[in-house]
Amino acid sequence: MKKSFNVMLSLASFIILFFTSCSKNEIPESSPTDGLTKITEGYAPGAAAKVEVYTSVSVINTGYTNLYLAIYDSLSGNRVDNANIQLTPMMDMGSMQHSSPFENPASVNAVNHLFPCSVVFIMPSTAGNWTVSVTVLVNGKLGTFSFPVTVVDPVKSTLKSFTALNNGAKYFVALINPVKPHIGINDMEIAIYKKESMMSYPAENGFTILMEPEMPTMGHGSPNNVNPIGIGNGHYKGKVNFTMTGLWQVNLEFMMGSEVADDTQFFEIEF
Ligand SMILES: [Cu+2]
Repeated sequence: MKKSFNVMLSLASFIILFFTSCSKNEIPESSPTDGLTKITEGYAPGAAAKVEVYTSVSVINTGYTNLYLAIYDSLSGNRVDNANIQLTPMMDMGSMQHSSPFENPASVNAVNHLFPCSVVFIMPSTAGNWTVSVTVLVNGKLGTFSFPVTVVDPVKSTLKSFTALNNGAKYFVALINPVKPHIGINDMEIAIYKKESMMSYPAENGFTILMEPEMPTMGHGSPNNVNPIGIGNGHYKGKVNFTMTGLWQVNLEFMMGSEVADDTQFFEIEF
């Protein structure tokens, strides 16, 4: 009787230990950075802050790149969820330097402990060296963390540029969606930036866009597309219908008022 009681007791404690250790080891707390890749981390001296930089891709391509910043108090190690953040992308091409379009975090408040922002890299690193500087203002203290970025041209370009017929200005057009194209109606999103100078690339909201997808090798298009329309911050959203797999050419015409700015650009999307 006593022996079986002891067996039961040890069995019970075994079960308790087993399940508590299980819940500790095998069900880890979900992290805000799950599914993201950390590309670098470092300190922003002066702000007493550590900055971790994440992306949602394994390789950074020329074009629109989402970045996610995690900020920590470098003394306590605690997360910082309220910070003013200013990005400065810069490319050093030897004989000259230039910046590129970018988007600072939309709010001083972190979204699930991260600060989403973006940079549109307008050239690959074969043409020079990219550096992104992150200046953070935390509790009234200012500091900057700078890091190098390697940018490669993708097989199918997701960044186009043109010189507008109506005003002579240069514009960059970055493809944001579809990231994972599929048969049927896909979200279509692009962002447009004006090259004001080597250092200034403001978002351009002034275009009306006509979009027409076609399969160049098969000589057909698709019905039920929705032209991308401006939603602010230079972003334009619509719908593109891919009725089959293969190579699609999404033709874009950019109008400013009644004037055609450009009708030569297209994105190639293959899946
Ligand atoms: Cu460059």
